[in-house]
Amino acid sequence: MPQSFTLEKNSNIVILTGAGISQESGLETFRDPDGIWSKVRVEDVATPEAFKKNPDYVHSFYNMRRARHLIAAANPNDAHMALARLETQWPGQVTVITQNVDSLHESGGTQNLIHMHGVHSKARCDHCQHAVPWEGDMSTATVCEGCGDVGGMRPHVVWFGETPLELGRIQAVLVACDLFVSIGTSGNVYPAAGFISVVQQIGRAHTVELNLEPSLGAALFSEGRYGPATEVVPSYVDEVLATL
Ligand code: BV8
Repeated sequence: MPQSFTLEKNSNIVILTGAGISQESGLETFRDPDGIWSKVRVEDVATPEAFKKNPDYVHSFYNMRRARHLIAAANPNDAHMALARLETQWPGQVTVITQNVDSLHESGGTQNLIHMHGVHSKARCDHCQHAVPWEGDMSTATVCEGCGDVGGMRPHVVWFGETPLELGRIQAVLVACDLFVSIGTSGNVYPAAGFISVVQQIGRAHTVELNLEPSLGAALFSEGRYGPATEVVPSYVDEVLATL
């Protein structure tokens, strides 16, 4: 911990995570060289227009990813576990905001969690908004339990051009945080990529980036630690807990 920064025992900690924290659990990231967006186009699978134009193709994309996430769900890594340990042992509030739609933070033990881009483990009807837990495949023939329609069921995820979830709750924790830690995100996608600027403008929090390599927003952080999440995250959590 840099000498210039002291963390009080009741400090509030906010952690933003992206696909990089799940990479060592076997889930692909989006923008690494072999990432998801090197295989399919965002415009074809992750927008409401894509779903309207070719719902079968969008369903096949999410059915494949949901199946992979189900396998990985049993495999939270040391970074997920370290964040759960921090939440358990830190006297102040610890909030994890994740861009990820996998359930690895839950499997790793994190409880105070915001899925701002939705989750693979839920489906929602575009016709009546009825949302249900979901594990298997989905198609245009899937019947909505709420309104009985077919063709409206979709993954409960936030596509590009759609409004992220729980933005009010996110704003409240960003404004009140004393330590903001960004983990495993490239800083490409807004509004998540803008959270560091929100925190910096308020000017009270220490800000840290833990990533494999500097993100687009790296220069905005008070400090950065670079390496695999399963190394840099547990090490940083130990450092924070050692201040107690
Ligand atoms: C919004 C869906 C308005 C589920 C995702 C035109 C029209 C409309 C909007 C826009 C527009 N132009 C721009 C926008 C805004 C747009 C946007 O940001 N576009 C970008 C691309 C320019 N955003 C939106 O549309 C958002 N909505 O703006 O609504 C609004 C705004 C505010 C208030 C009210 C209304 C909605 C965005 C959500 C899109 N949905 N996911 C799914 O299919 O998964 S985004 C998708 O990208 C995932 O959620 C992912 O998590 C997220 C961000 O990517 P990263 O997590 O950062 O992953 P990436 O691969 O990029 O990086 C991985 C990082 O990890 C790298 O740095 C790598 O080095 C590192 N790493 C790799 N391995 C490791 C590691 N680090 C540590 N250890 C390792 N082992």
